[in-house]
Amino acid sequence: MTVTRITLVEGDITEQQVDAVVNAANSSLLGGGGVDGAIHRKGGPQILEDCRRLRASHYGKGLPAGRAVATTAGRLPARWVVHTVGPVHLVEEYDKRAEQLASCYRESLRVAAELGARTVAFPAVSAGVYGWPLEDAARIALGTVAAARSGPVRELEEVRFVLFGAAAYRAFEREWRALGLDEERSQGQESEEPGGQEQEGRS
Ligand code: AR6
Repeated sequence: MTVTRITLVEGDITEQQVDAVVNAANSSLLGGGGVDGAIHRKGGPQILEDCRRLRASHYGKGLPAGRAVATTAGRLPARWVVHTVGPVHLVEEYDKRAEQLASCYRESLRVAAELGARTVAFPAVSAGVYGWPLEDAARIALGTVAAARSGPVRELEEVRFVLFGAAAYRAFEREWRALGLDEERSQGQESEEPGGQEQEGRS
């Protein structure tokens, strides 16, 4: 059985050549700033149209935190956008919200795998406008995806974290190494050099 590779790049998620990109959306699904703004700007009006339709058909009250739904990707290089809603960071409700953040990753992977995606790109959900501290966001993101690989998302080849800026990249890289994901990579069947393009793939 192949292990789903977990890779890191520093860059812009809208430029990724993957089957599915994950959007850090809000409950309205009607767009916003950050990654959400970039995805809608670059992907064009088709994505918003799909989001409106989803709101009308399934999510009259909006998509709750921790859930994920897919739309087309418009003019992005990807085939699908998986919209997930991260929780706002709030110390008083840490446990509940950390679980919602983990759920964003699990649900997004499930939705992407159900669509038949083999490669999925994630941003650091909740680590921008929603205020989640980067180190903790990285721990939850990578820990959840690493654990999910023994579950229903086995068929995924690659889960790529696309980090915006050096600070985000460094936070994820530290955690990635702490979880041994770098070792896994260099022992993998793909025989790419450790320290090769993707690992250091800052753009
Ligand atoms: N590619 C990759 N990562 C990016 C990009 C990009 N093009 N742009 C920003 N980031 P955020 P949230 C990083 O704020 O915290 C929106 O208004 C960013 O530096 O996009 O989940 C939504 O509509 C940060 O590390 O998402 C919601 O209202 C990470 O992506 C709200 O923001 C997430 O930052 C969601 O807030």
